Amino acid sequence: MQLGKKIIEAHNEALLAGHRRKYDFIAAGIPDVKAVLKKLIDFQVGIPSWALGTGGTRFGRFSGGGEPRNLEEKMADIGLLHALNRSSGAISLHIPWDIPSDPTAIKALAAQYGLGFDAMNSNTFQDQPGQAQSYKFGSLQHVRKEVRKQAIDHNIEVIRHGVELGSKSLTIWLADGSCFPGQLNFRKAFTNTLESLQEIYAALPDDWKVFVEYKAFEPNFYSTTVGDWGQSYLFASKLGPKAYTLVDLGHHHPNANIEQIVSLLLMEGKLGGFHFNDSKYGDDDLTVGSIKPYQLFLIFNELVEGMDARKMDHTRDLGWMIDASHNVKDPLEDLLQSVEAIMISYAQALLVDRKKLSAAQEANDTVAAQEVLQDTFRTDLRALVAEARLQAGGALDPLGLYRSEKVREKLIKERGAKTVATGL
Ligand code: PSV
Ligand code: MN
Repeated sequence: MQLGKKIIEAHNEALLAGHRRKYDFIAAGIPDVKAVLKKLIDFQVGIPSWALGTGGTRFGRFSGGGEPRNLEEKMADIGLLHALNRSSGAISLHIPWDIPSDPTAIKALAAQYGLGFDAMNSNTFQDQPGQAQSYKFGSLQHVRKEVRKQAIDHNIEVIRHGVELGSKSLTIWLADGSCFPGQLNFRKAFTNTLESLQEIYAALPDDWKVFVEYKAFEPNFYSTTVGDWGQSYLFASKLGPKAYTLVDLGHHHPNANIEQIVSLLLMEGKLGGFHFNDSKYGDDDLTVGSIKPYQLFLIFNELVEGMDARKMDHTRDLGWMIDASHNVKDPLEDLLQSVEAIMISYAQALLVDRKKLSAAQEANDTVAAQEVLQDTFRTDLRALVAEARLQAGGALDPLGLYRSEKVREKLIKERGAKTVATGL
């Protein structure tokens, strides 16, 4: 199902007067509000093809119904999100969960929904039916050459699928590591991984990037071969200028200073992309901004400052994606909440008084520096984000409209109550 323009317009009409009151109040205090709105309108967040179904844990999965049964239906779901918020204009595919059987038709469908193709993701963390070699003891790091070769070939195949669709990047997340002391020779695991990555790198088209995603733990619990930003940075530096580090917010030890990590990676020109989610304990994959919204803002603050320092384009020069799982919520509602949280944090970061902050830093005025950041963080910018959405043709209240239009009920009618989407 799709939401027509007329439905969105009628919804906006009913909310317009209330919105105007709030927006005019906030806009009056923003010096160049037009420029800020343009940045908000341009900013797009990639939606992963594996986040449109209900996620689960190893203890169970409780389907919500109406889940997309194939890639076409996943794209229809993202098309719905994008129609509602105009900020979800890209899809990120995980192979082999979502192999496009007819790339030309899939491209045409994407164009119909106004979607682009974000990074392609390879999967060497699961064995697929009929696969010759097992990844039980790793993939690109494996002690046996045949296993490494199979994993390298898979990544090259993923690049090929991406080229057909018009994607420009490959994200490699490896589950490789070890569960017990002594299981691995760390240096050999690193060297094998590097050599494997070098073969994949050699297959990248000229205008492509490869993102090396790190994760501190899970599924391996003693060591992870790309375990932190230092290891990822080492791989990316040794690989060359098309290789970057990818930061997934849930992939750190508790209380890691992620804002400092992104600042330094940006300084070195080695930050490639982001996976947004939120967490309280580990890689919880919770709704963005649901647990630590201040941390999200602090990260965006460094991103905006660092990108501006390098004269980077906020929208195009980094890959922005949600990587979350929805165990108890409707996945589409969760994604709407996540995109909203990202847009609010981005808007707040755009409004930080940089001159004041820099002056406070130069004067060692800790109190003033904190005031600058918290003043922005505590300003309610929801009406500003809503105005950007309105100007882009989206809904003033995407979640409200999703519910009043009974989208999930309609999807269940269309697809059935017991459908299961591919993914984790
Ligand atoms: C791993 O936890 C991860 O964050 C990687 O990005 C995967 O590709 C993704 O989740 C989906 O499993
Ligand atoms: Mn991730």
